[in-house]
Amino acid sequence: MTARRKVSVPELVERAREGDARSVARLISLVEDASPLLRDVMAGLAPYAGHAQVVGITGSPGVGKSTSTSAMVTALRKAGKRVGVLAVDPSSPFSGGALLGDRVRMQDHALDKDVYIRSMASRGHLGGLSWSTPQALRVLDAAGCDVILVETVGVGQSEVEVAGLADTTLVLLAPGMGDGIQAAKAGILEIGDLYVVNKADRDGADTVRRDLRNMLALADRGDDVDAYWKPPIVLTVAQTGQGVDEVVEKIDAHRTWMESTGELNRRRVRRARDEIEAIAVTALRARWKDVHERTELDDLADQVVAGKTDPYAAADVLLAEYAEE
Ligand SMILES: Nc1nc2c(ncn2[C@@H]2O[C@H](COP(=O)(O)OP(=O)(O)OP(=O)(O)O)[C@@H](O)[C@H]2O)c(=O)[nH]1
Ligand SMILES: [Mg+2]
Repeated sequence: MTARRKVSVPELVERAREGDARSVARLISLVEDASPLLRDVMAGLAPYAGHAQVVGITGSPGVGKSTSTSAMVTALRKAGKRVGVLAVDPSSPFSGGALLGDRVRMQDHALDKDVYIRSMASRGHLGGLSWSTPQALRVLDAAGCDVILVETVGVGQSEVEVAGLADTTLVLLAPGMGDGIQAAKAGILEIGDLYVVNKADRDGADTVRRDLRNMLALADRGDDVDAYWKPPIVLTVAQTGQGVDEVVEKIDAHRTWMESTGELNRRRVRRARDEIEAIAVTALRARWKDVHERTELDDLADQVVAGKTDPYAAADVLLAEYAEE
């Protein structure tokens, strides 16, 4: 016997739209678990997509991503924005331990009903984070977030992957981390819409800014300043919040620019393509696995070895079953 009444998907969606934090959390759990209900959830959320600005935050381990995220939440709230924070861990199947420290840091915002904070892991299902992150973002978007900050945790994260799911990509650097060299190596010069040199209370922040400015100038494409976005560089001390208001202003300016040039829509269409593809390929793989398990592959292999059939003809047998599914 369970005391909790079963809530229908439309009801959950409706409540999430009204800003009910528990419903938002339950919807994201459905995403995380790759629930069979997801199809209905996504259909229910579809009409409410496109309001939130998704901001991806990337940078080397220890550069201050989590501290900055928390400081940005404070600044965004001050600007009257409703904020979502999604911490994703591509390297771990568990959404627990690794994020504990960050949770403590986020406690400043725990009681604010206009802030949703959620960590998410891939739980090892097919497609992984590339598949689940956009769906979690849809939930937060429908819940009325104006800005969603996506922070990746764990080493070996792919900067480019973060850029692929965001409207605006923020690259964090800090002095004393060999970031000058790393910057060029990881190709972050192509992905950043906004560069933040954090730990500006330490020596060397100006040097990092200068190096970065020189490198970005090399990538500069001319003087038609309206036609492209010149990524700004902002110095911050995330621990004290110094410079963070300016970061928030630049994020807003980037959205305005993207809207006026059509870039926002171009980025979103590109993302939707990836998402559709990821879902389709996941479905194909699952079907393939079914066929593969049912078909007498070993039999076919025996026949090929015995010279009774050839590998092409054997593959046709498999594909025929696949097509019948
Ligand atoms: N001096 C100084 N220290 C900072 C600043 N911002 C963050 N830190 C410290 O740097 C350390 C790492 O900060 P985090 O915010 O955890 O960095 P992170 O990028 O999220 O780290 P990972 O999640 O492990 O990749 C912590 O000890 C912070 O207190 C800053 O502006 N100045
Ligand atoms: Mg962190």
